[in-house]
Amino acid sequence: MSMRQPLVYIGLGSNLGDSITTLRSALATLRSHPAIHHLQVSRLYRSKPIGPQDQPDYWNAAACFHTPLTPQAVLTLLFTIEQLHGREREKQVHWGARTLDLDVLLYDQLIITTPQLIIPHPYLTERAFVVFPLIDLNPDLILPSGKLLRDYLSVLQEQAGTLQVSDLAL
Ligand code: PH2
Ligand code: MG
Ligand code: MG
Repeated sequence: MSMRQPLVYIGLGSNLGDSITTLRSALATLRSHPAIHHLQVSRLYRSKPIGPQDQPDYWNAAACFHTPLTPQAVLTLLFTIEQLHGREREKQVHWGARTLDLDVLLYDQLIITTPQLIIPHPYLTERAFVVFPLIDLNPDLILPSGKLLRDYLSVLQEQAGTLQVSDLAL
C-alpha cells in the first residue's frame, strides 16, 4: 500500500479494568483493519491522572499508521473500537476513568476544527503522557504550526516526573 496515504497519530489511554490487555486488543483490532497500514506503537507509560484525582493511574501510549480514511472516518473507527472495549460514554465524568480512550492527535499536517473533531488534539503539547509517546514514534515530529514537538519537552519536565516508562511492550 502506498506510503503517500495520510499519516495519522493517535493517543491510547486506559485506567479501568485490565488496561494492558485492553490496549493490546485495541491495537490488534487496528492492525487487522483493512484500511490501517504500517501500524507502529510507542512504548507503554504509566501516568498520574490529569483532571479528577480520585481515579486510578492511567496506562498511555501512542500509535501511528497510514490510512486512506478521512479524519471523520478515523474518528468513527476509534469510537467503535472504544465501544468494543466497554467504553460507556453516557455515564462518564468529564476526564474521568475509562476502559479505553482513543484520541486522534494528528492527521498529516491538517488543522481541523469542527464540533466533533479538533485536530491537532487541543491538549497535545500540554500532556507529557501524549508528548513522550509521540516522540518515541518520531523524535523529529513537526506539528502543523511548523514547531518541533520535542521543543515542548522542556516545559513538561514537572509532569514528566509523574510519568513512568513501562518495561512491558504493547
Ligand atoms: N485522559 C484524560 C484525562 N486525564 N490523565 C492521564 N494520565 N492519561 C490520560 O489518558 C488521561 C488523563 C481524558 O481523556
Ligand atoms: Mg483523551
Ligand atoms: Mg477521547
